Amino acid sequence: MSDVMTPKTPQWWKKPDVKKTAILWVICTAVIGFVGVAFHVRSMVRPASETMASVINLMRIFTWAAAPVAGLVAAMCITVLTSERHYGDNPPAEADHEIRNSPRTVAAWVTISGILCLFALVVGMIVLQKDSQAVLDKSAIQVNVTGQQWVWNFDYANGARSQDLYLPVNKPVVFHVTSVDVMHSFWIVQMGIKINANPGYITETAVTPDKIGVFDIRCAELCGILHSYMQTKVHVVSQADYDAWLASQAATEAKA
Ligand SMILES: [Cu+2]
Repeated sequence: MSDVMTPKTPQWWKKPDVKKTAILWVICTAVIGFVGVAFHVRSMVRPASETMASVINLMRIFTWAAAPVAGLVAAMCITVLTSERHYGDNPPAEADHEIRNSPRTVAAWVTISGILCLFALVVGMIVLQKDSQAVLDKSAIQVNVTGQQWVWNFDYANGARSQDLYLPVNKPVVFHVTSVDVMHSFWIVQMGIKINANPGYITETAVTPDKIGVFDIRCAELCGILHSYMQTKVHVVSQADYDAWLASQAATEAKA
């Protein structure tokens, strides 16, 4: 192949390498976006709350927003690895670095990157905002959550106490989370909520379970030798079942 880096070469975007990279960029973006989304959706749990549904949706959006960046890197790698051209001991002069020396290209690159970052920030903040509003819901069920090596305890307003969490379906719940020993993290996997349990502090999070069933609660903060066993279940039941359970649990607790 002849040396294409002489001053009379066509503009950089007309060069075969650049055209090849552009085509590969489109293909790689589509493949990475599609595989990423398919992988995420398949590997993430089935949502049991609107919060988790929006977390999954957010992952889908962020994956597609990141796909062009990953796609460009992959396209450049493929072009470089499959290109026959090499400069040996005569690399092009600094002045011939046309992409780096083009103010328009640099401006476009910075603007597009900036817009992508801003997009991720704004979309993320909208979702966060929804969560922090839910914590202020006074009509919500209030549950105190206490982590300790290596169990979770749940205390309800009527004096009931349990190590398996019970919640009625479609009712907002606010969790007041703390720990009696080391740092833990209260995580309801299928509901998309996770918050630190810190000794001496109360952290708060909220969710509205929207499916009846049994879901997983785990500790998400390495808290000692039995950390991986620090898990329990949340039973999401009908309002009538919840009321019955709550009353009998409170009666048991009163007797004890
Ligand atoms: Cu832990």
